[in-house]
Order: sequence, then C-alpha cells, then structure tokens
Amino acid sequence: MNNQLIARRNFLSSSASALAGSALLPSFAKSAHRKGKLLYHTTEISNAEPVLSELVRNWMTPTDAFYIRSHAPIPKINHDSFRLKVEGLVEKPLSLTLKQLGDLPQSKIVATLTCAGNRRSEHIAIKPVKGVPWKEGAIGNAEWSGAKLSDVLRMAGVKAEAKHVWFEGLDQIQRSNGVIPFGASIPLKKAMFDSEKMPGTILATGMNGEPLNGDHGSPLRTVVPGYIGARSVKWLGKIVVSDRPSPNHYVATAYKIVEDGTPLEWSEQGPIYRMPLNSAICSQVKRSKSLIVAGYALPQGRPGTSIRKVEVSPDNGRKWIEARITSPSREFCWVLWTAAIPSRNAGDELMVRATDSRGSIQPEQVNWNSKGYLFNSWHKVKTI
Ligand SMILES: Nc1nc2c(c(=O)[nH]1)N[C@H]1C(S)=C(S)[C@@H](COP(=O)(O)O)O[C@H]1N2
Ligand SMILES: [Mo]
Repeated sequence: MNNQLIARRNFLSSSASALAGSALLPSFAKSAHRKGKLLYHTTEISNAEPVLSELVRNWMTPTDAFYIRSHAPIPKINHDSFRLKVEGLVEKPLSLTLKQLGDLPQSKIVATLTCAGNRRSEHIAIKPVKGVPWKEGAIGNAEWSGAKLSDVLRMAGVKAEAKHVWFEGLDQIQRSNGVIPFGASIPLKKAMFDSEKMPGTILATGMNGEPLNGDHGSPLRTVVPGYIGARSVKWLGKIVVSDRPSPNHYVATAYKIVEDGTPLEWSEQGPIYRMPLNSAICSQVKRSKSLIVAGYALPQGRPGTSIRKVEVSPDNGRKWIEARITSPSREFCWVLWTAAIPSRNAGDELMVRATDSRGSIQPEQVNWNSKGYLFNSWHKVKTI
C-alpha cells in the first residue's frame, strides 16, 4: 500500500510538471496496469477504468468493462444473516432480509453511472489534485434491477419532517481519524420521484441480468439515476430518514466543488448531486479519405433531459461536424456517437461538445477545483 501511494505521488508530481500548460491529455499513470478490459490505478483497493476503445463498443457496458471505484476493500457479507436496516424519521423501523427485498415489486432500469472524478487527469494537468487520476473511462451504462427505494420508504412510513435519505455502506474506510463507512444522502423528493419507467432510486441486487458482483456492491446497492456515482452506495447496510443531509464525510466534506479550499468555502458549498453534461472522444480509426471518430455523451442528470446533438471540431472550433448518434438517447443515460472527419479537414487536434434537450451546451472551459470533480469542458485529443 505504501509503495503504491508513493508511486502515485511520484506520478502526480512528474505528470503535473510535464503537462503544465498543455491542454492535451496525460497518458495513464505508469502504475496503472491492465487486467482484462480494465486498467487498474490501484489494486489492493480496486480502482479501475476500461480501455477507452473498449468502453464505446457497446451502449450497455459489459460488467467486465465497467469502471470500479472503491474506497476500501470489498466487505465480507453473509447473505443469510444480512439485514437492510431502515431507521430515523419513520413510523416503523425495518430490518429486511434479501428475500423480503426480492419479494417486493422489481424494477429494471438502464442508467449510466459516472464518478464525479471522471476526467480528473485534465484537472491534474492544470494543477495537481489528490485522488485517482481518472481519464475519461470512469463511466458506464448498465441495466440495474431490484426494489424501488420509494416502496421500502412507504413500508416504513416516512414522517412529515423528513427531507433527506441517508445511505450507509458496510465497508470500512481507513481515514486519518479512524475507520468510517462510505455514506451518501439524497433529497427525499428524489427518493420518491418515480416516473412510469424510472424509479427515483433503485435498491439494486442485479446488474446486467446477473447478481451484483463484489466490486459493484454485492448483495445490495443504491442506484440513483442522474446523480454522481458517489450517491449510489455499494454494500448498502442502512438507510436513515432525516430532516437534514448525512453528516458522513462523503456528503458533509468530500464531493463539493471548492476552488481555494478555505474553511469558509468548504462550509458554504453544498453536496454535488447531479452529474453534468459531458462528452469524450474515445477512439479514432483512419480510413482512406476520412478519420472515423467515436465516443460518448452524457446528459445532465435532470429528469426528462437527454442528448440532442454531438459535434466534433477538427480545426479548433471554427468548423463543427455533427456526429451521428448510434444508440438510444434517454434521460440519465449516455449516448454513443460516431463522426467521419474528411482527412483534408483534420488538423492536429479534435474537440467534441454535446448539447442536451434543454439546449444547454457543454462549457468550453471549466474552473479548476481542489478535489478535481466534474471536469466537463470540450474534450480534446490529438489526431492520430
Ligand atoms: N460503500 C461504498 N459505496 C460506494 C463507493 C465506496 O467506496 N463504498 N464508491 C462510490 C463512488 S465514488 C462511485 S463513483 C461509485 C462507483 O460504482 P462502481 O464501482 O460500481 O462503478 O460507487 C460509489 N459507492
Ligand atoms: Mo466516484
């Protein structure tokens, strides 16, 4: 572990100096090593993202190509003695077995998960940031199945003062001041925001038609469509209904957009919930007269919002070529796209930007922030 941390620090400082002033992307950490379709930034605790050309092969990301972001080793959980606790501002606290959860009406949804730190390597290129140096692969789209959170909350009977729902994992995260579980919370309104096809939140036991595996939160996790991955708590053990957001470190302190990192700024900023509009170029193939470019685009996590348009510029933003969207385009889901750039137009660099169904366009630039979250400016790569 120590060696790994040191290796990562070295990588961060050397990459930051090598890349200072460059808008282009750093390559993977020297320490990242490939296993199957994934590149591991750390292995003792799994933090891995797919090879980008692999990522955009399928609209539904196969589980073995799905990024893994964990803050602690996978906890050992006995499925027979497992109970999901539901406590706090409820009429009737619950303690539910997996069988009881399985007997509730089951939903199946397609939703994209993405880490708030996706594309952090581009923040790092501006100024060093601690944390996993993600490229553009901390994102995946999967089918999730399980009970609706709203059904469980209705069973417990939510009290009138309730405003937030906390989630607590069964993992044990080592921090300088002790061991804590991973926690998240979402507004009660989001928990109850079910539409005909899309529950506000699902208590998932299945991923891509199979039981969840250890890396992705077996036996139970939340999936909160449209929210950053950190709100989808793996190895879920407890739900607490409250009148305020969770005091857990990952809500009260981490996962906020803070630029200078002063104590005042930390206490002024609220938790990040929605994922931002984003897109990335993930592969390029040379043809005789054109360059075939492919990638993904993600709508912001606002109900009813989908991707309307994806454009690629071969000449630093003078000309924009509209890409063809090759997948379904839905709320809370990415799209895949391809564009053919005539060779005579292709300069040294390609850029992509997406527009959503509300007419919002990705920002040309974003401000650096001290935790390296939500990098979503126009994505640039060198042409091959
Ligand atoms: N219990 C627990 N849940 C967790 C985490 C964690 O470390 N522990 N990581 C979170 C973060 S930051 C992300 S981005 C997603 C990643 O989910 P995945 O590993 O299934 O891709 O899980 C979230 N849920
Ligand atoms: Mo994350």
